[in-house]
Amino acid sequence: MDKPVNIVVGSQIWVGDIDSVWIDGLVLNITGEDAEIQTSDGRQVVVKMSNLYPRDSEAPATGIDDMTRMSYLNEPGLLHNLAIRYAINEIYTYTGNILIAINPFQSISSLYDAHVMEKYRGAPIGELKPHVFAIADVAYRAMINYGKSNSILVSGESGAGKTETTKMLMCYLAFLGGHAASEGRTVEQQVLESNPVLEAFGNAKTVRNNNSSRFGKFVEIQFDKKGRISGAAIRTYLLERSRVCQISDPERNYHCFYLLCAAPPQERERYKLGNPKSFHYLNQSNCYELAGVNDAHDYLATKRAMDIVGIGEQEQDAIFRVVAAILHLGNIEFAKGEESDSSFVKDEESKFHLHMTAELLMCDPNALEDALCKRMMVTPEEVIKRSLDPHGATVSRDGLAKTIYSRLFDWLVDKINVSIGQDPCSKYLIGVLDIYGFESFQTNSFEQFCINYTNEKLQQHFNQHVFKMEQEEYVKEEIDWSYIEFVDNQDVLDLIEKKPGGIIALLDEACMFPKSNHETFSQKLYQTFKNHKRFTKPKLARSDFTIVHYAGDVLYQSDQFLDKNKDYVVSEHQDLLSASKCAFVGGLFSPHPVETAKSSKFSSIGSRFKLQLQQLMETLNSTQPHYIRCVKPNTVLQPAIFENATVMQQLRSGGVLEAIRIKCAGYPTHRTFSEFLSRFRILAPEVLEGDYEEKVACEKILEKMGLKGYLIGKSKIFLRGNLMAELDAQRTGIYCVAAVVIQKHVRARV
Ligand code: AOV
Ligand code: MG
Repeated sequence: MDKPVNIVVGSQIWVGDIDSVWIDGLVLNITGEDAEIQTSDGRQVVVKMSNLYPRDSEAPATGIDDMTRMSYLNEPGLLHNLAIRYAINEIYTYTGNILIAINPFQSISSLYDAHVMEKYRGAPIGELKPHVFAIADVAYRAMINYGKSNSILVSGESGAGKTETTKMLMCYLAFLGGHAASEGRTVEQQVLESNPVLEAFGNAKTVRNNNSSRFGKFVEIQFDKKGRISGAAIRTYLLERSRVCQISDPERNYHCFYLLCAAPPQERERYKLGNPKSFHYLNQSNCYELAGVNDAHDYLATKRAMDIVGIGEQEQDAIFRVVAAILHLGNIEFAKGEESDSSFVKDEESKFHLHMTAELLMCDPNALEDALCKRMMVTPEEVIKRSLDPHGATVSRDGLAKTIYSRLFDWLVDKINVSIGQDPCSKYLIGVLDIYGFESFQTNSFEQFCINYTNEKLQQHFNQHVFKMEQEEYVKEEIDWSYIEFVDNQDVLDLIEKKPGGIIALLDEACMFPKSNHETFSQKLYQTFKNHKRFTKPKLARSDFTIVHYAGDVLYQSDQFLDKNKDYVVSEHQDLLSASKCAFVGGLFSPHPVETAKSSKFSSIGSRFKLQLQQLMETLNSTQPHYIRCVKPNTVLQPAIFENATVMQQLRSGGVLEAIRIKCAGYPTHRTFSEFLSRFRILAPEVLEGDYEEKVACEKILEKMGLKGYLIGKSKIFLRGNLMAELDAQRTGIYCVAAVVIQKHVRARV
């Protein structure tokens, strides 16, 4: 980024910084390290030169729609540009090929209507205002013209607008690749309607977003030779399972539970559901309703969407029966039995819920009670039935609820995929990735670890891409690019995923050792990564550890890592439900060929996730990527509030600053010859009189100024980091001299 050099008396500057708040001003005087500033709010202040950043006084008041075209790529300049654009509802801004989308937190309907879609169809990028449609259009044209698959990667923190952006991308692609006069369910309709279905089961209200996706999603839209949508595949990643049984105020469980409680009376009666407040899995939080959302209406809308994606009436009934069963299951409580460490279903009410659960899942209530309260222990000699204490039975109950729910979710995804259908003849596709952004909370567990690992992977992909694009621009201009370098994050990736010896591998090892616990696991990490520069053990920590991620340090609490990494279905639960009289429920628990060998064998969620990510990266690597960075402008989720520090932190963790840094490592300012001349002709008026070619005129100006650090391409000048500021300083100098001369002249006349 531009350093505060080349600032002279008369320079326009930014001065700051308290919490990323900057104010613009003019340098009145410079004494050694100090500068006297006239600020735009009418104050005169003396500040250290090192707190100043050059400001482009010629930047348009409505902002610049591609930030790489800004004369100075510094923090206050970038923030100011985004803020003034946001204030006039220009929520989209490019940084080269990356689209930054700032969540408006209000509907700007004129931004997405059919008329706008029509306008963007086929328009070259840059011709119209930055827009999510423009990115989708570029991806589509690139696919048609070069016969290559493309992908659009949407990222950003929770509530930044990824899912909304993804939906708009999909709408626009459906608009471009839709089948004109269509009857029945078209592929694109099914693709679009898969959203409300997946949202009902995979989204929930969190403190950061009322409709937060609790899973990652990659949608591959396949196209035929004529560029029409011919199939689609949806891949999902890591659904948050813990939410099914555990929520904290003021969050909610998955939407589908509340929708079902608001179903028409007949259906509620069938599932013996009533007020959501009566269910333990929902009443741990006091939030039941969402502002602006009508659950009864959404229940019907979800069923309609299910119709479209090909989930029939009977299957819908089975799905909601399972959802209701989970609610009843959560209300079964246990009391201490007569034998030590045993338990039984506590009272009449719990028995009612046990019977309801069994009825809905179509299994035997006694077998259900046994599966919850007892465990088989297989020893070489015999099989022993061991009782669980009430706490153990509760853990068993919650484990069952989580397993059923995650199987249900996976079933939905599979069903949608089968129903939409894949096009085996499709030559190319556009992939749209809506995945969780970097997370760093007060407490960070295994979920954050996986999420941040994903972001490291995508960051590497992003950096390589930005680097390549920059390189291509140099090649196009036929100039050498060997001086651009960038910092790779391979070392963090090695720390996490290397086999053997990375954190995931060590975690798997710990999970397989019966005597391991989170403390022994952490000790192993401390020993192994004692000297790793991306890993630190906080002072006094017994089991916490810190990873130095590209987006910042994150302190992880390892106490639940082992449990959360283990994915196995207790064999009692498996046996119970695979014997269900309901084919749907039985199907969710049909024995997996690998599982049958050893039913409770540990399978690692971390390793499976690593594999999924590898496959995702392979897919992405075979595509031409496009990036959209969603930004949340404030933490209160309100329109028209732009918090500098909040935005800055996201630009940093979204890699936007890194992209700019890569740019700055080379020759960040690119100007066409005529742009350069119009700005700097004043430095050498005689050159302009010489009637030279534009390219030669530019060269002569640069030679005259005696500057180093520029390259001349075929149509553009490439300038090193601070060169623009240096040229501007010279220009300011000329203007100042001219002003003094005029002042003297005026005074003489007076
Ligand atoms: P996310 O996907 O990034 O969060 P969403 O796409 O769900 O965020 O957006 C959060 C909310 O912001 C939406 O429910 C809308 O109210 C609003 N919003 C976002 N984009 C727009 C837009 N372009 N126009 C109008 N309103 C918008 V998460 O899934 O939590 O990571 O996990
Ligand atoms: Mg989302």
